[in-house]
This record gives sequence, structure tokens and C-alpha cells, in this order.
Amino acid sequence: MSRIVTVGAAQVGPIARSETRAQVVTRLIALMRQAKAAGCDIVVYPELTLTTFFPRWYMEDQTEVDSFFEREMPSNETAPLFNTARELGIGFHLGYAELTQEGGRARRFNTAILVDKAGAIVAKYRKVHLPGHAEHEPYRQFQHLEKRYFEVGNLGFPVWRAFGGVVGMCICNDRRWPETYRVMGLQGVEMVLLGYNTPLHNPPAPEHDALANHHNTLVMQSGAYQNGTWVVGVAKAGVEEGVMQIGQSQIIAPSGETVAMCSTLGDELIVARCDLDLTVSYKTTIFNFAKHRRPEAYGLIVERTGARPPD
Ligand code: CDV
Repeated sequence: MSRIVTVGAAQVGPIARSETRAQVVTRLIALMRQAKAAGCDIVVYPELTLTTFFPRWYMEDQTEVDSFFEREMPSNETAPLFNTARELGIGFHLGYAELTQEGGRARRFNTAILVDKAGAIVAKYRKVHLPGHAEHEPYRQFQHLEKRYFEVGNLGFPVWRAFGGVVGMCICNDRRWPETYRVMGLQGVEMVLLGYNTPLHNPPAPEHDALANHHNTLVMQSGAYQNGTWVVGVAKAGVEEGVMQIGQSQIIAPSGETVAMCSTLGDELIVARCDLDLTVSYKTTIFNFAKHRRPEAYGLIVERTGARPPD
């Protein structure tokens, strides 16, 4: 048996601060048309696709911060993306900064949506693992202020029946945490879609810089294999406003093998025919959770050793 979903990973090159939403959407549509021509069912864009990666700047003026956020989706500026998807009959995954009113107050999330082939939003995810810091840290060459500009996502890690399978989403730093994949794995996820903006230089730990690409591949391949799922990881890459961001967008099989990888740091589409039934032999043998996982023993270990996370 096979259930094929043809996926396009649409890596996006640098976006200048001066670039308008309309200019970005034009680039995204060009990638979407390439994806359609290549037979894709869905095209996956990166984290915070619509603007430059603004958490690199410390801003006190909330109006300035909010200029990077979307108040509605679709909006006038993003409608052409939805219209093109509908016209072509292709789905997409898009990351963006979401400004919404919830509980009578403004809330800001680092968000991704899944849009079906009819151009309808069918799923939403809000980033849980926010990296970086909340206050200005002058020692850094550039800031990473996600903890200042976003709240922790409040939607958990659900999965959705979509594109003929079970689809989940996460965003950038989430991909480094095994819990992300396992929570979705326990719900039977077959394909995880994610976007990232990962600076090559990590100011608090520059000793990791030479390993940035290795760690990117390592975590996504591990998450795929250990949960018997496809993983599609898509970068916003290249030198953006003076900051080098890694590329190596890739599509990873449930075996943990990368089956397609970008080779540039610009706008680039890679495509893979993903058979969702390749998940089955992992989910029913080595990673048959019902048969082999031992959560009761994990609890005992914690009890006996007193192992607790540090405060
Ligand atoms: N956008 C991100 O979440 N970036 C982080 C960096 C700061 C380490 C990442 O995990 O790639």
C-alpha cells in the first residue's frame, strides 16, 4: 500500500526589513507555482515568513513591534497567496507573527497555519518553545527577543487529519525538543511540518556555531525516526540584515534519512514524494508505543532517584 503526498519545501532567502508584504507574497507565489508544476500537494514555507526576522532587534515602541504582526489571516496582502493556492489546487503551511484579541486583551504568538487545497485554513499551531531572552542584551551582535515579543503558544501540539494522513506542526526551536515530536507521535502523527530561522552564530554559546547545520539535521532526523514520521523542515536562510541564517531545508523520511535537501541559501524549492505508509513499519515494530513504551517505569525512575528538573 502507499499513500503519496508530494511535498514542496519552499526555502525562502533573506527578507530585508524594507521589503513589503506584497513583495514577499510575490516571492512565495513564485515558489508555489514551481511546486504545483512539480506535482506538489502542499508547499511548506518557513517560520515568520512574511517579514524579516524582527526579534533580532530590541524595540520599545509597541507600534513598531506590531508592524511585523498580522491582525488577520488572510489579509489584503496575503489574500493573493490563498487565491493562488485555490486556483492551483495546492495546500500550504505558513508561519507568521499573529496579533489577536483573546480574553479581552491583545495577544501575540509565533504561529503557523495549514491551508487546504481549497484555500481554507484547517489548522493552527502557536510556538511553544520560545528561545532567546526578554531584555536587551548589549553583548550580543544581534538580539533574539522571542521571549519579549511572543507569548508561549496555548494550543498544545495537536495533530490533524489532512492531505490523506495525520499532520502535525511545530516551529523552529520546538524541533530541538524530543517532547515536541513525542506528543505528536503519541497521537499517530505521520508528517510534521515546521519552519525555522536559525542564526549560524549563537551568542551565548559560540562554540556551537560550527555545528549549527549538524544539530539542525540531527534533531529533525531523530524526531522523524523515533516517532516513525515524515519531517519537513524549511528555513529562512542566508544573510538577512547582516545576520547569517542556516539553510539546509530538508525532507526526512520515517527512517530518519534525509531524502531531499536545499543546496543554496536563497529561495529554493525541493520536492519529495512522501509515502505516508512508510510510517507503518516503524510505528508497528521498533516504535510500537503501545507495546514497548514503559511510562510506568519512567515514573519509578523519577521516584527512586528523586530526579527532578532544576528550578
Ligand atoms: N527561531 C528560533 O527558534 N531559532 C532558534 C535559535 C535561536 C537557536 C533555533 O532553535 O533555531
